[in-house]
Amino acid sequence: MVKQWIGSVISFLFFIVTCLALFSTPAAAGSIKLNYANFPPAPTFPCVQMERWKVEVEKRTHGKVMINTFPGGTLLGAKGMMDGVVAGQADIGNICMAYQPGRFIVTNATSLPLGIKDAKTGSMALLKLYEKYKPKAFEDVVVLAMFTNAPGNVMSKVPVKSLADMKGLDLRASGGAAQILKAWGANPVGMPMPSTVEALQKGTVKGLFSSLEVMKDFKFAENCKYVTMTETVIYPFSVIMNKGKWDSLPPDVQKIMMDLKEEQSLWTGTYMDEQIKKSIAWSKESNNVEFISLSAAEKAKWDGKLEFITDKWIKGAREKGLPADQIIKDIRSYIQ
Ligand code: DTR
Repeated sequence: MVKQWIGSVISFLFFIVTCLALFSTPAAAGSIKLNYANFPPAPTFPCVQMERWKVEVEKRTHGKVMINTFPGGTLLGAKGMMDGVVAGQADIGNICMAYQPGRFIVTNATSLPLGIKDAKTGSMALLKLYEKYKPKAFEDVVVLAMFTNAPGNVMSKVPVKSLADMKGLDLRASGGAAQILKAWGANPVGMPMPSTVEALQKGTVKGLFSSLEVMKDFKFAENCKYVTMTETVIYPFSVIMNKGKWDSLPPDVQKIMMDLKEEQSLWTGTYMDEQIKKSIAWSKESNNVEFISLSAAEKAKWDGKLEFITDKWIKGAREKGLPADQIIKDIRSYIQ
């Protein structure tokens, strides 16, 4: 009797185990494929962080998710990135918000001259700002990471030592950075970073205003033999996913990606700050680039020219019904 009872229990357990094996088999390796578009060339920091994210997601999902990466604008370019991801031309994309200043008003506030000292600080402040305000501009996508580059400096073919040297100088910049160049008297020429290579070679611009890792990553040090250290203004970036695609992902995959959001943002800021140091050393050693520091008096003049920019942003954002003063207050407190 007892033997019979044990036999039935064993058969029942066997039945349960078989059912579990049959019906809850994890998705086959590589069963979810995602396309990830990026606009600059593969060696640049937005693409390096993309490859790192790919590796982490594939590892943490045990290969259930496979990411195909498309650097260099091969799937979507800089300006079409946001709409392309919303439309599903790519599942994931990396946007530089400064390329569409009117579209990302809240997050582009990080591009104001507020004194963000490095990419790690900028990246964390940007992510916090996004999490607090969840701006409307992102309502059609899911945010997977947010990061910034390091503060911008002037890289030029001619030495820039004073505001007088800036007068009328054609320098490439986008978004908030363009306004800053204008305030310093330069002539800002707007274009995404990848187009700058040709513009510098052709002489359409005499330099650019951005973070210094590009001296090495884009080999700008070969054309720009001077760097003026202004340490002003960062550009905000975001990695976004198509909403429908996101909704189709199993909850365990969504959790892995959400758990990675802050880590990836921090990783990218930290990586960028390291690249800056390497790029400065490389520019000096391999290309004899001269790094120009502004005297305290000269720097005060440059900073003084920028004071109106934040006030102007506050006024415009208020008119759009945004809590502009609080946004600026928040950024200032995040970057302390
Ligand atoms: N500074 C922005 C963003 C930027 C900085 N480094 C890179 C590298 C690749 C693409 C964009 C950027 C800009 O000047 O466009």
